[in-house]
Amino acid sequence: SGKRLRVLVDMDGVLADFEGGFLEKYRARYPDEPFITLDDRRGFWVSAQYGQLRSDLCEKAMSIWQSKDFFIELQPLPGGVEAVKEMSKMENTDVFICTSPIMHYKHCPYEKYAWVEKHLGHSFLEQVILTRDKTLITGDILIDDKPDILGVEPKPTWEHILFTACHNKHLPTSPSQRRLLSWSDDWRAVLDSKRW
Ligand code: UMP
Repeated sequence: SGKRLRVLVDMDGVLADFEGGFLEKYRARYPDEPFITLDDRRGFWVSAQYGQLRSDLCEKAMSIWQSKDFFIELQPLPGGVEAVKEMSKMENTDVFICTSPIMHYKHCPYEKYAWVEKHLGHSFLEQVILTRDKTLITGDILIDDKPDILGVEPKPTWEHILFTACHNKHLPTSPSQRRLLSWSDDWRAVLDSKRW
């Protein structure tokens, strides 16, 4: 009973395999350059870690996700599409995909919509929110792999559930920070814990 539950679900690193897609395309395009295995990834920003490896690799990394077909060709992460479909069919539950497009806008925003249409269906485009500032969006839960989600709103309405990814799995989680280890983890219990 009570009001409807609003769940915000991030896309890159939660529904779509950004890290895996990046590494595959980076190695194909720059076969003679050093790379960082997914096991050695640290920090949310891929470009920053590649820049630390060698300063010119920052731009080479960025060239990968700025390229046509990068975002549309990302593979779904295991169980994510199924989980989002299931939660959107639950009673008193509204699901939105909340994702930040890159500022190199030639392909990314279009391909994010195309990815949702491809994997979740045309009608799910109603649920897409593209924003560079997720603190502005109201919701009960935000499932996102970025450890620090900041913006102009100092007190966002949502509870951030940290979705485990290669870059954040070693981070010590504060007692207040809840995690979802994967889509095999008990996401239904997380949703139920926020219902009235
Ligand atoms: N992104 C970068 N640089 C990086 C890693 C990711 O610009 O080093 C982009 C890819 C996604 C966006 O479009 O940032 C991440 O968005 P969210 O997952 O926070 O929605």
